[in-house]
Amino acid sequence: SQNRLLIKNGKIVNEDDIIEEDVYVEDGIIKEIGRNLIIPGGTRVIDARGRYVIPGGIDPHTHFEFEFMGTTTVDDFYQGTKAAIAGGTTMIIDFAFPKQGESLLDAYYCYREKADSKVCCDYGLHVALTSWSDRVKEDMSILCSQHGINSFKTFMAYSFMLNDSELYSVFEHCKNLGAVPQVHAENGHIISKNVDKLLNKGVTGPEGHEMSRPEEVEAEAVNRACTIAHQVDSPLYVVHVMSKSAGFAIKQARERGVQVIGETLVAGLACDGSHYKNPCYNHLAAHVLSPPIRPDKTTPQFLMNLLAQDILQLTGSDNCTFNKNQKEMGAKNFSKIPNGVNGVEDRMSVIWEKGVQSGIIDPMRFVAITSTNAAKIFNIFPRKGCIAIGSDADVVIWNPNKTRIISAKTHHQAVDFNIFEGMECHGVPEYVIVNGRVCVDEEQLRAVQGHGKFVETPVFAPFVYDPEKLSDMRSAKNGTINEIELSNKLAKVSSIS
Ligand code: DUC
Ligand code: ZN
Ligand code: ZN
Ligand code: ZN
Repeated sequence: SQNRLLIKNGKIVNEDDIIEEDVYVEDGIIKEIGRNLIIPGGTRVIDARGRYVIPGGIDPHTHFEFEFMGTTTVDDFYQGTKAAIAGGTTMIIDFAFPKQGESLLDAYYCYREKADSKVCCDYGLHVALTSWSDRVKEDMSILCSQHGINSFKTFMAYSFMLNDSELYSVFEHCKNLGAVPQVHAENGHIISKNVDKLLNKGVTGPEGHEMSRPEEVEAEAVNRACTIAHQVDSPLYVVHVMSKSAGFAIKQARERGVQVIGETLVAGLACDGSHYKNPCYNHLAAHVLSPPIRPDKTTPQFLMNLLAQDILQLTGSDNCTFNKNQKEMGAKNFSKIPNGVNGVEDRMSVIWEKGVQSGIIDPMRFVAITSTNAAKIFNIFPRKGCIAIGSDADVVIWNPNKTRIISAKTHHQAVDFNIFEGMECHGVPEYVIVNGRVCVDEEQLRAVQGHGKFVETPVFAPFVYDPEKLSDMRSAKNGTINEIELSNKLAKVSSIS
């Protein structure tokens, strides 16, 4: 039957254990886990011998159908979520982004309308704050109490950046709401000075992008955001940590008791800056995102080590894709190159290759940084982010012995370039089960437009633990990250090797 599935003989990987048991799925929910399960006739059986059975990936950072820098990203909610599924990701969290003068609520409705009928997998939303006012404050409260939003992204760069006083107020309001403030940490004032100086000197090519936003400009903003959060005793989520210096700023902040969560990107974990040697404009422009990929061979492994040590907790793609013709908007001026790269499809394989295959993390930590921690931080654990009885059947059967070579010629994204082109990865999702439906079947993609739903992310994440909320989930797992768990983790943080 379509709605019943038995996954036999695999190794089930959760963030805290690996067990060899079978998983029985009915009507989109994991119903039983064990050996010699008694199941109804007509149930489809998938043999997962020699494979890992892992929670579907959660990409906490995508920008589908995003109007940005004068153009719109080419991956929409259909193609973006389809590509996500092809790579083993079964939920994405995108950003509702108000246009100039638009209210947060209208931005939220706009994104629901764009996404609801198109998504092939479940999705959630963060809401971006591009200004600060009493109206914004009021809308944040309404979004939290009525619309399942529990995270708000602020910017310290771009024309819509907030100043320190505004960040202080936002973080304080988030704390009162039980929401997670997120921050894009780069010093926008220094960047615009640098951009002017470079352009005046005649540096107009894409190499100017990284030169205008060097890593200490990222690290300064990370440190400042952490300080502001600490002053109002709020948790803080730093998106896209892209440099050693910024990672080090997170480490130091955690050591002094700041409740900071760090996300890094698959682009930062895989790209070592060797593309900067390429003389081709299109090649360079295709790699432009902010914060930039560092021209440093050791940064990717450094960031992976931070993930291994729990100084960083999760990985996103920041998928924000523009085609060659759009990237050409910056041909005469690097500051006009639309910022963003691919990654939603390849995140799982690339992190497996750079993390597990290379021996830096084990499969349990892989699950934590690609799925479980996102579910916990955004308060949808254990519905998402684990293989447990009662959880949504978002399951990937992962073959660690197969390899594939990444290429724009074979990827499922709409974009015409792939920053991981030519990379060979171990780790292939042979089956991807999305809410109980087999959407990758023996490596064949069968994603269904509209199969996904909007998932509310309730407030009081991540630092308030409510065991009541979990009692009907029949799960032996822990709840959301609580203060005791966090302080234990902080105590475990050791020096960076
Ligand atoms: N950085 C990007 O590269 N794209 C989208 C927005 C951002 O902060
Ligand atoms: Zn950003
Ligand atoms: Zn090229
Ligand atoms: Zn982003």
